Amino acid sequence: MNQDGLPSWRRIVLWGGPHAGKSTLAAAACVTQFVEVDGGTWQALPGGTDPEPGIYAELGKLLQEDRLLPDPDLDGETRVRLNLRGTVPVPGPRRTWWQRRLRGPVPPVATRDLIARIELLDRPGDDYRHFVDVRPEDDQRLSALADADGLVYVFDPVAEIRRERSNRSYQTRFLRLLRRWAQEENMLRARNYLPHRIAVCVTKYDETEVYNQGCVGGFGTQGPDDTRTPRVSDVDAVDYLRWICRQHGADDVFAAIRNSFDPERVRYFVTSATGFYVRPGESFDANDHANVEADGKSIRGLVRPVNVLEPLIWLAMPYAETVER
Ligand SMILES: Nc1nc2c(ncn2[C@@H]2O[C@H](COP(=O)(O)OP(=O)(O)O)[C@@H](O)[C@H]2O)c(=O)[nH]1
Ligand SMILES: [Mg+2]
Repeated sequence: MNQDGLPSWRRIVLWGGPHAGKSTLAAAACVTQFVEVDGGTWQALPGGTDPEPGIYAELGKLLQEDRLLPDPDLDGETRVRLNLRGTVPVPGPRRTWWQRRLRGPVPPVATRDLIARIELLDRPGDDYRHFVDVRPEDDQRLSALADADGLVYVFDPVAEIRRERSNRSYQTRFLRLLRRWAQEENMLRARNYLPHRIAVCVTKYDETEVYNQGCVGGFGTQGPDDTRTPRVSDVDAVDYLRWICRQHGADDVFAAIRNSFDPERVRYFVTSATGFYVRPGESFDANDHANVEADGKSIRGLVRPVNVLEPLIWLAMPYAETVER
């Protein structure tokens, strides 16, 4: 808890190869949206002005109003602070057998308000290349990554489809870096698992080839809202990643995640920062769903992030605190 009575900032590091979709994911987290998680409703609100005044507003506006994706060649580090606020149901007292038998009115569900505060750290994928050959002046920056309260691993299926192999090379580098840090700090867990909690996000789900391949594999159902845009449920997400990796001879990329992190501390999500295109007033059309223009820089319709806040909420949940009403 900070002096201001609010929880302290928790650092969440985005990890993935160049062009994997990290910065777009960070920007999509800043788009106004409400999401449902386990019966609770959540939203992300700007996280104050420190250290980069207005960056939240800029990123959200870029996607939502200007309909532009962040410049993929942007250098340097971006930190985005978000207040995650949720209203979640509180389990009521169990009804006794005679209350159940009387079948009286079901009591209203009590709720409570939660807040967690996160700082998303986004670095260009190429940075991890030189972190592996650590130089003393990098040490502090290195531990800022390794010490993270949560990791988001951005797996790019488009890179596999195009046979770029960047998922593998950047994964190997980063895992080597984390392992060396954990060994030196004596942080390895049982079975040599790394200590981190990690949300594995298979991204660009809206991309035509990615979506079509998912359909071939039998993945995807209609989402909960009235646009009926596709989703892969959290339960199926791990099988989806395993399947994608298998299609492209990248089984080792999947295995490396499985072998490096405690299964209790990993969750899988199928995400899209931009979401699918839906014609105004209509629902999802499988024959016309591309939301990113052919130039790869601009968005065609409304941005409708899929599973962008959900992984962040899952990572932040252990640090969430109740807010007095
Ligand atoms: N279709 C689609 N393309 C995306 C999405 N996110 C990123 N991209 C594409 O991937 C490129 C690189 O994304 P970026 O976030 O800059 O990658 P980073 O290098 O990991 O930060 C973008 O310019 C887009 O063309 C997405 O959700 N859907
Ligand atoms: Mg980037």
